[in-house]
Amino acid sequence: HQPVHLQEYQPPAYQVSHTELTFDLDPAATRVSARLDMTRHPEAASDAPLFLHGEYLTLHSLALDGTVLDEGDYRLVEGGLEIARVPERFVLESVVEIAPCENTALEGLYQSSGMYCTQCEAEGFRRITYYPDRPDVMATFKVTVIGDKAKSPVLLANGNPVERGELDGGRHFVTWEDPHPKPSYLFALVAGELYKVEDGFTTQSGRDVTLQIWVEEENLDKTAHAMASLKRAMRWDEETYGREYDLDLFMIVAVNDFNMGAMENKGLNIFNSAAVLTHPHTATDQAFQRVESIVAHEYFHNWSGNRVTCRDWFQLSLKEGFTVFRDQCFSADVNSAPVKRIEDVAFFRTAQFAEDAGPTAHPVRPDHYIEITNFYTLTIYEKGAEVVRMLCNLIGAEAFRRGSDLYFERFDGQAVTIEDFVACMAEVSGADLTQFMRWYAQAGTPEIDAYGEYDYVHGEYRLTLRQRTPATPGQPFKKPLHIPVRLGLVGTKSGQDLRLTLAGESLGTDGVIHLREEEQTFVFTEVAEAPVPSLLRDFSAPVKLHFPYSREELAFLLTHDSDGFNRWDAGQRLAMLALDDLIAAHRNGVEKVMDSRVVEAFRLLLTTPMEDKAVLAEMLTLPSEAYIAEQQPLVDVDAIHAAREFVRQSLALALRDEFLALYEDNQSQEAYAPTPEQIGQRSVKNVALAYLMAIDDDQGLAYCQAQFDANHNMTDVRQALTLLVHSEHNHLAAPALKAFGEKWAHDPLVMDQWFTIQVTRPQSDALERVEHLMQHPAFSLKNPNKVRALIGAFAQNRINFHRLDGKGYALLADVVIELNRLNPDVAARMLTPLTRWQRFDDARQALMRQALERIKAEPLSANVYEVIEKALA
Ligand code: B3K
Ligand code: ZN
Repeated sequence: HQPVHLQEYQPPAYQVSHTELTFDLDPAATRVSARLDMTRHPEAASDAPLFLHGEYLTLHSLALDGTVLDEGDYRLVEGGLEIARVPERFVLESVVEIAPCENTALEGLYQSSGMYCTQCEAEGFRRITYYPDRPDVMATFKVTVIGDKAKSPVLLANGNPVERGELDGGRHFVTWEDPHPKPSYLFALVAGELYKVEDGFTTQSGRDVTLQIWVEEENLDKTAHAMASLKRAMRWDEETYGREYDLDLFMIVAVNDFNMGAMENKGLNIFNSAAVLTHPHTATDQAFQRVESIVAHEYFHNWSGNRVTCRDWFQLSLKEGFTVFRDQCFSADVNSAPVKRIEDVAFFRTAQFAEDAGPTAHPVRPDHYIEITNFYTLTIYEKGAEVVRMLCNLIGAEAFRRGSDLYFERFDGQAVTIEDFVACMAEVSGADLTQFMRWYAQAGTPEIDAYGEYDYVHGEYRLTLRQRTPATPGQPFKKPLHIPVRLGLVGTKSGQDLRLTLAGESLGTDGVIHLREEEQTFVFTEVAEAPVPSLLRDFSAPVKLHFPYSREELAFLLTHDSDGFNRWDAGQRLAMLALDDLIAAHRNGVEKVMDSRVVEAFRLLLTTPMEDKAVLAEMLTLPSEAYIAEQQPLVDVDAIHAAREFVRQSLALALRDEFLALYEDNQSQEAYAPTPEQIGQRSVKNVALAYLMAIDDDQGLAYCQAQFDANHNMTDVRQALTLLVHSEHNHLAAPALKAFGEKWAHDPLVMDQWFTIQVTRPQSDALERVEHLMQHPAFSLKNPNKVRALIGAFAQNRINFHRLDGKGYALLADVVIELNRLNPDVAARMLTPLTRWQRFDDARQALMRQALERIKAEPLSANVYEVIEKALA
């Protein structure tokens, strides 16, 4: 397992201009014939050998310009095939055989619930045919799919269907042509017994596009939301970025076995069924919103990714960071913008910060990797999006749009780099983005220590900011970054944002200051009253910001900050201070006392009418155990759990009537719709119910049972069932679980939820439940959704996964060892929690390392090998 380095990039010696493929489908022996029109790169040496990637292929024949090649004419080498000498222009033809039914890695061509499908990004195409499988080789494709008429009545590939016909032996074929040159990773094929829902969209220039969603027959009633989301996304990309769709047909296919969420193959997006299917009775509000954002994300890739793609995989964030930023803005526009930002940041600060703090930390543009599949990470995606967001804020939305227009125009049909993208932004705005580029190169979460002083005599406020980025593996020293800090100064008397005057220049009442040095002091003049600073508004940079706020100041910001995001954040900070005390009390065996300021702050929230109920729900939600852990120097799993439970119960006891009223006031008999209003209402109601259930309130319990029985929609049913199962009321939980499990035994996506609910319970039998459920007929290690729902969810159940007898770690290690053989991508992802061992106490560290060492002793896939090596380095 050898690493590849960004520094060693070489353009391909040979390009493919046109690719023709014929697939003769068979589960165990699919025959793939390829015909490649190839030319030597003008700068390549005339004796440059031709290298084609290929893995898990059985070669049947190879011909160059019509002449069959013998074994002496080419060499099968590690990872591919080499031909020593080829002409400047030539046609290469090959025939290989592959076995989709044996493909449990779910990369290349595989079978899912009897249908054929593909996943080629990043390097799956080399499991289909011999090919220069790299994103800077772009070709037009013509693909013929031959299949059994009865088993595979539907045969799909990229582009437009141009021919179809009948063949002998009950077989038929369809030929597809994709006129847009594309890299091999965007190739797709689907075949099987599929049913479609069809709709249409007229683009801004008047082109009619047919939209199809292909699913198994029983899922035909679960496509409406994805279709509506697709149309919204198409319109939004026209209005916001001036980007129009470029084929006559756009297809989405839902498959049950899929390593990730979805894949943006040209004209034929393939989706994990969990990321496309929804129905009020089977999917929660969260799932509806996830589907909307993933459908949009994959659609947006048609420009940011497909028309303009990545030169090499080190540039992955070029398409992913930009596209996540685009989908985040889309979701913010069509839903509640503040809630979207709060949700995204809450997740980011928990999960991406943890990645940055662990042994697999890497920059937004890594400079080496062993297995690129391991780099589809929160850093590449989410931090990459934060970096694009900063760029947009730095140069302004209007310049950003001009920069994006320039980028799409200049690089259409090309495979480019992150520099190319940033250069467009610099060119249109005139901004100097040299220092900014460090965001792409430096790993780790920057921390800002802030300190402020108000000078009554001169009416000045001095704000000192000091930045440092902690060392990460391979990067001991960091340089200062260009960090945009959006801020306001909130007057303590007026409660209003004060005018910001900096070095004689007015920044309005909500401005951005630029921290570029290690330490800078900003002196605001004409500050009429003592302010509380509201810093890093809207999370203007992906950093940790420390400011010595008092609890009174936080309570003040919670009610007075004009920035919705920072109002929420003030509440989180206030809760964190109380939690810190309680964690210490727990460790020291001292009696826990609830901070009355937190109770009063919550009382105020509960009694002040708030426009956006989803925001209220976020404000009433305590930082998660995972987030709290991120804030601690050493993670004390039990103390964190105990402290958080104590706060939940104290709040519920003190504010029982208010929570009850909130629950009652937000009951609704309306027909389910995934609208922001309804979602907000359900969110507050279900948050209130959770508080009531935390104290075993009789009325709360009655409401919970009634909510489960009413069976109105999955959001409410799932919350009620979760609260019952996570309570001590086993006599109520057991029958509810049983009824739910039987009712939905036929629906894999609902069964995923049924698994998750059980293994996330805080009671000490969670691990035994995992072991038991792994034997359930609906569970399979071969299905990534099931693995995530059961094993992945259990690993998030912190007190039980981190049991002191090490059984949680041992169970995960067993699963990883098994998955390493079946599906290396998923195996490496499941391993993540164990890699964070350095954050825990000595006893747990030893147990976690032991589990890692046991995995290391196995013959490992490149994926798992790379993660284990880093974790034990
Ligand atoms: N580009 C795909 C991810 C491919 C995963 C490769 N292992 C999904 C997305 O980001 O849209
Ligand atoms: Zn993407």
